[in-house]
Amino acid sequence: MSDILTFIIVPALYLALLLLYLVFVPVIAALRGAALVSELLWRYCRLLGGVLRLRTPEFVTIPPYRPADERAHRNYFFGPATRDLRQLLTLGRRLYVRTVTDAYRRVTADQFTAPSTHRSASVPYGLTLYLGLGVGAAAAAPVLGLLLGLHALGVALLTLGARLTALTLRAADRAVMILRGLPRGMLCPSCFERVPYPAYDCPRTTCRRRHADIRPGTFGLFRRRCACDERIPTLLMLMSRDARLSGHCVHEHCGKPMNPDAGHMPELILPLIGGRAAGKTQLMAAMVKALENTAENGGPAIRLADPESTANQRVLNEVLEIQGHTRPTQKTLPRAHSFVRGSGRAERLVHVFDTAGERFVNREETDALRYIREARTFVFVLDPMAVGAFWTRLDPAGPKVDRTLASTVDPEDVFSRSVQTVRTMGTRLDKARLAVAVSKRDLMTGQSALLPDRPDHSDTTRDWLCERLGLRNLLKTMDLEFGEVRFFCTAAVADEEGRVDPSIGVFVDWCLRE
Ligand SMILES: Nc1nc2c(ncn2[C@@H]2O[C@H](COP(=O)(O)OP(=O)(O)OP(=O)(O)O)[C@@H](O)[C@H]2O)c(=O)[nH]1
Ligand SMILES: [Zn+2]
Ligand SMILES: [Zn+2]
Repeated sequence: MSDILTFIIVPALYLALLLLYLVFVPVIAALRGAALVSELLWRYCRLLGGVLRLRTPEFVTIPPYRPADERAHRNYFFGPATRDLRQLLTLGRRLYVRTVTDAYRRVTADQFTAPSTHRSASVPYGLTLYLGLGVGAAAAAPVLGLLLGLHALGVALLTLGARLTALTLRAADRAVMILRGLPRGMLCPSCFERVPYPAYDCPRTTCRRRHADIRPGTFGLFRRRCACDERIPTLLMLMSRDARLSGHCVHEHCGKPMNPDAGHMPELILPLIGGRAAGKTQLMAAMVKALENTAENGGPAIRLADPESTANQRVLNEVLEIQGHTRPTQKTLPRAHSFVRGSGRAERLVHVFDTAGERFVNREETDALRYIREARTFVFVLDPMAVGAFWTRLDPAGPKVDRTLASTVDPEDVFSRSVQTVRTMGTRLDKARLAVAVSKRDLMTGQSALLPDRPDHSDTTRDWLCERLGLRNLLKTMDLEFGEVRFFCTAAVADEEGRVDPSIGVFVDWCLRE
């Protein structure tokens, strides 16, 4: 009887129970599969948080970008987003394999190796769980793939958007520069080369890292975050008026500071040409002082554009106020004397170049005068005392003229050499304007033969230079070379109250006219 029970009834019952159990297999397998999918999704979400937010070492597989080496933090969509995506892919794959194998291992241990119930129950149950895990693993793979795919698509679209934004911003900035008449960039006041976009130092005093190119791109679209965390606007147009950063020239061997206003307004370049001691420095001083006088009387505002120009003008103003004499200009390469005139849209950055007289006389020296190429208005300072005919007209009975202040360089010589220099630089002068400043007018007061009849009149001055001083050839060359020539008799002097001679105001207005 016991044999019947053991070999017939029990197996039959077991088989019947197994058959009954088969009904529940799909449900159990489906539940186990769903549990695996849900576990995988939950772990993937934690992975996302770890890679994108926590960024703790266990979530790092690719070394991060180092702002200390690159000087600035990268924009997320210029590198870091792709790095995150690659890390997600690597870690996601690992996570999938580990979760699935762990699940299988647990079933094997709990149901096959060391089951807590009889094997006759645990084995079918274990097999069901195996089936469920297989289904779950197969179903989770495309779901996770889809999530990663969507992430990659988002990154790709946003990266494209970021690049387009950067390009648009750069194009807008370029358009503004062209509108300002600076298509090739701004003028470096030290090496006179055009700088398309200056390098900027971090404004934080404890940092001062130099950023070679801060334009929108890899390191920020609207603002660049320096390695020290300070934010720097990426474009000139994003710098507010009172937070203009001062850039540095990007040309090799220069690197000198640019004017903080450079690039924010159109520029005017005004070279002063003339022989040694013709009166260029004093004229330049008087021009700026005259503009300061005008500003004090309600005219357009003026401010010196950089600390060096401010310091130089302060010294020159003192010389003018004590009616002293300027010192010969150093032969070293001149630096522009720069100021900003006007306000709002009428603002102009003016660079006046006072070059040592010798530079125009020695041919080999002149290649350094690169700023000439950019000028549209030139000033030729003509000291009448440097012309031989001047002294023959001196009235011995009249007041003495201080000969020590006379230039000894022949103006015709200086002019023809300068024009030749300008021509070899490939600059066309037929559209340029020339202001001829006949200097030291105040020294001739009382000697009426030494001045034109109407010194404030261009044509009369011209006739006087032509007829009385015998400069016919010089004037002819001027007419031939330049589109427009105008003559001024100037006295670069100021009275005790610092008011500059009126002849300078008229002259400077003409020079700055556009
Ligand atoms: N009274 C008077 N003196 C002037 C005038 N312009 C220049 N001077 C004097 O003439 C001398 C030469 O003038 P500068 O302005 O130094 O001449 P420069 O052309 O700059 O000469 P370099 O720097 O050597 O090229 C100085 O002693 C000036 O003070 C002027 O309009 N009136
Ligand atoms: Zn430079
Ligand atoms: Zn910094």
